[in-house]
Amino acid sequence: MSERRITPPDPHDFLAVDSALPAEERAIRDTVRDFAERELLPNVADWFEAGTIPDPRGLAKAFGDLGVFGMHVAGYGCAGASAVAYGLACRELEAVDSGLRSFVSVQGSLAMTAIHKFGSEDQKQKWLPRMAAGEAIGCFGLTEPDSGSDPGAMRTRARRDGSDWVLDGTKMWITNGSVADVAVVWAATDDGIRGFLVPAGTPGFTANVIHKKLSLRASVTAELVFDGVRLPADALLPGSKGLGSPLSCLNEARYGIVWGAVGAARACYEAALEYAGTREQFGGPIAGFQLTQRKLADMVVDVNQAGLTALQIGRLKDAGACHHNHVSFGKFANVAAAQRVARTARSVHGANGITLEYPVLRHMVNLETVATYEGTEEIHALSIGQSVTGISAFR
Ligand code: TGC
Ligand code: FAD
Repeated sequence: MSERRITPPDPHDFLAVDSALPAEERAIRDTVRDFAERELLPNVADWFEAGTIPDPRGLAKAFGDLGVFGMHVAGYGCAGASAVAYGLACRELEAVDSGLRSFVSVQGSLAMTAIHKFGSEDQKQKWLPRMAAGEAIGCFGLTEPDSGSDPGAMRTRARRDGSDWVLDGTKMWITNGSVADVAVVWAATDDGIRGFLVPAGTPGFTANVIHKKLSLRASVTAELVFDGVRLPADALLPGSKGLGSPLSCLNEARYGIVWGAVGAARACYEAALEYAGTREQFGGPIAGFQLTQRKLADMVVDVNQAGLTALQIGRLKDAGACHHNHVSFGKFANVAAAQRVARTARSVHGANGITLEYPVLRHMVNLETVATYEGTEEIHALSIGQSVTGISAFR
């Protein structure tokens, strides 16, 4: 009796994680990957070098047409796709650049999720279909100059004045802040932390672009200043109440990062694998040296383990069983894995690795931001620590 021949691992999907995906999820992956490789990849190094996205409105429209804004939201012109499908989209976008996945995360997972979860029916009808289509851009203002990891210490304040609200304060490091049509702004009130919708152009509201970033350069980051901004009563997101409201939006964006980090890691590993096979030193390809093979082994293990982590968290999410500590686990583990892979891939590229001709250093420095925003590595370590011990060590 002849033995069945088992196919050897595919270097591009070593544990055959993707081949196990259902056809519908693979189709979404392929659509986003084709778009990303055709429309984004040829331009991203120039955008990164220029330190901006030259046409954010055009990019928003293209993402809207692709259907990735609010992709996992049901109704209001959104695709209502599975959590895994949304994760795959984030993975394929971040394989090009973390800043481009951020654009989608902030719009869909933060601004649109806040409106969807906590907005009135009028607010949802007014903003969500236009945001899903990429005709309106949103941003999400939680962080302040003096409160990042500890958003409960925010100083931005909204006080009642008749039926109006008056908003004062500063938000810092806000992705898409200066190109947004509407800012979701979190402020302390006499009734705890609440969310507000502040349209661009409201008197007293200014957005100042942050320059001189060395990371996430293909992304717009801004400071938002609110100086006696008068808002009508219906600017309040009526369902928002307490710090748990913005944190529940963060879970959605952090989930996208769990997958996105796999994309950045995969892109670095694949660049290193290709480079190692063609670059020759000492009379042969550097891929033939034991030390390079060790690097490739470390990278392929990290990429595949991170992929499995993302898929399992995605399946939990689709089953309605994903706790926010699962998401902390994924963000903590996968971003650290991606950082290791990016650093190793850069070393495989030698001097070429420090240029924008290759993606590795761009991913490596982007991942410094990814490890910082949406809860730093330390904050997620503390969340996991609290989860397994029952003891909070945040304070
Ligand atoms: P704590 O007392 O623990 O919690 C306050 C209330 O919130 C609940 N909660 C959560 N709810 C939903 N999801 C979560 N992940 C939650 N974490 C906590 C908690 O149960 C409690 O509810 P209740 O009913 O008892 O009041 O709050 P704390 O002040 O001790 O802070 C906890 C901590 C440190 C985990 C939290 O503040 C935190 O996550 N800090 C990190 C801040 C952060 O991630 N900022 C991100 C800003 S947005 C951004 O970076 C966008 S980047 C662009 C992109 O995504 O691409
Ligand atoms: P800090 O909180 O001051 O932390 C500094 C250091 O202290 C970190 O290493 C941290 O882990 C550590 N630390 C803090 N507390 C503890 C503790 N209890 N135990 C141990 N260590 C601790 N925010 C938004 O609201 N919206 C956005 O769209 C947005 N986009 C961003 C885009 C970019 C490019 C960047 C860089 C940031 C963005 N952020 C955004 C802000 C981001 O969420 C914050 O930078 C992040 O939450 C960390 O806050 P911080 O920078 O103030 O650092």
